[in-house]
Amino acid sequence: MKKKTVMALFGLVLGYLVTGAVVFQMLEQPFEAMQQDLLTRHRSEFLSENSCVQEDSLDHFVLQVKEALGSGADIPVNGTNVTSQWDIGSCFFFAGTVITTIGFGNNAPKTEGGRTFCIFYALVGIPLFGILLAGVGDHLGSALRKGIGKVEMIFLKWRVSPTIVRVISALLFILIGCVLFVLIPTLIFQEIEQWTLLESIYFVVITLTTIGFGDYVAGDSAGKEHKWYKPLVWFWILLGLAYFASILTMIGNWLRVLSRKTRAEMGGLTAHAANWTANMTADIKLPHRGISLNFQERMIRQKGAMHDPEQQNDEEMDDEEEEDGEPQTLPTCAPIIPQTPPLTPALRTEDAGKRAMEWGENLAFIDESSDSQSEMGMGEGETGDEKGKKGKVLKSKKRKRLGGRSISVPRNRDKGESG
Ligand code: Q6F
Repeated sequence: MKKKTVMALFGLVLGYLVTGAVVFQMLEQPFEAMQQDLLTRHRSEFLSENSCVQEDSLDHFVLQVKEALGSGADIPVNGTNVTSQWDIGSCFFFAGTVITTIGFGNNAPKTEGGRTFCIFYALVGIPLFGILLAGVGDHLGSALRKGIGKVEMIFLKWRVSPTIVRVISALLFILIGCVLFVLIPTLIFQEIEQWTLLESIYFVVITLTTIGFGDYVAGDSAGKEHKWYKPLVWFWILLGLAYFASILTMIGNWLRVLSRKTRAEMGGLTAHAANWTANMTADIKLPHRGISLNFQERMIRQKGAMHDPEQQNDEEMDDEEEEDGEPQTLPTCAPIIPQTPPLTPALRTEDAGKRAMEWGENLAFIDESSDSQSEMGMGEGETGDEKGKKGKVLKSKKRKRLGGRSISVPRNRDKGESG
């Protein structure tokens, strides 16, 4: 990416941050002030009702309570058992928040030993979970893909334009996923945790985006009477994280398309920066692992395509390419979980690699990048591939307009990754 583009992007993100800050302040600060008033009122009420209590000693005690709560203690309210935050179930949960990078933070290690162990546990656990997530994504993707593929065929039989079919596919993908991973879980959380609709959806999104505020945590108090509840939440987390990763990738693709259409200068945008890791894994390592012939072929063809004279018009692309000589193009269908470590036995089978791509393509539905696939599919014997059909019609039109580039931006789920 050109320096200028990085600067522009930096400005955009900074603007986005400032906007967010202003909006959050507007929404949250009045409520905070109200709560502060309320506390002050309660305090003076308490002092006047209990005249024997000294102001200083009350404040002292309150501070102690605050401290204790902060370090994981609980207030024993009329004889109820104080539950440990570090019983084995909670520890299992905590380990989960580490390796998924959700990091709720409602409990965190307070001891030196715990913190030290946590560092190493995370460093190994996060990549390990990434591998699992990629595998889950594969299977989830192919399952969804199968279903959506059937619907697609019906529409195609009805001679609905492939463009529209693509949009329908994307909408179906979003719809089915939202029902499975947002709507149904939301209803369950509402029921079991007694949260409001908004609280439930908020929890779902904050969790599956791995933001993980920890103000709402499923299973921390409720659901003790349902034995299936916590295992179900685990299962939901696993599938939901894969689904959300793909949704976020898709949104990223849309943003990229938007920005490219409005400002050619912003073309490469996040693609390069986001994907240096993916580039490495896809370009260098995967082919040697024999993941998928298809994948290799596409890579090679895409690289070839970059020297297509037609694309030389795309000046922005040209200097980008010369900047570091790295392949600009990534297969559109890079696995959805881009942080997937390349050297994984889990991904070694041809099948897995192929399916990962199908999944990825699911996500890139409304993305011009899929055109390049169909381009390659055309006349090069890849027509057995149903995805090939999808983009064909769009190909020639878009290719001119967009310079025929194809960069996919798999989003890195990891917090704090420079992706
Ligand atoms: C859970 C639990 C939550 C709070 C530490 C996220 C894995 C389901 C608990 C779950 C258990 C104990 C979630 C599992 C992941 N929740 N107690 O299993 O005092 O808050 S605590 Cl929500 Cl990653």
